[in-house]
Amino acid sequence: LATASLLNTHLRDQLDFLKAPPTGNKTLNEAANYTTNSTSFVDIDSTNLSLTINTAGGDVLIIFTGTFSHNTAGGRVFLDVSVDGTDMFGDDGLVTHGCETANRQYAVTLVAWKLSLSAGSHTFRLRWRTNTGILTLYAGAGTSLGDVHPQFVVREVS
Ligand SMILES: [Ca+2]
Repeated sequence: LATASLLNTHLRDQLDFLKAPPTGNKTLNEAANYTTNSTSFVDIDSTNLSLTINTAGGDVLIIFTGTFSHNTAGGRVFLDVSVDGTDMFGDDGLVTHGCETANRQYAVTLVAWKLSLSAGSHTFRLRWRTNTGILTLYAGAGTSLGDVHPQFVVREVS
């Protein structure tokens, strides 16, 4: 017999999950842009670029788009993502971009998979480093031609 309880568990709850999977989402609109001169990976913002979701267990899609510049020609951005405090990629991270001309803006979009994550609470943080000089991430802080709003999203997808 298909009881209400069984239908709720095996039909409704599954559809509800598919409709609204665990998702974290932050769009930055800060008072100041972010800068770093760190040559080892550090959190960009351990509050605003930190997303915690309670997963059912499975794969998580991670997306970030932001605009950067560097005050030194030859300066680079390196990006990584930590999950529960451990960098996913290590070495030079997932993606890098070099700034051939000082202070020229460039956009970076990061798309990453965290596979086979256990069920439970997990925290994702965007991390960065550079190789020399000062790296900037524009954060909606009113900079002329740089008042852009980085977005960081995580969503369980299976
Ligand atoms: Ca703003």
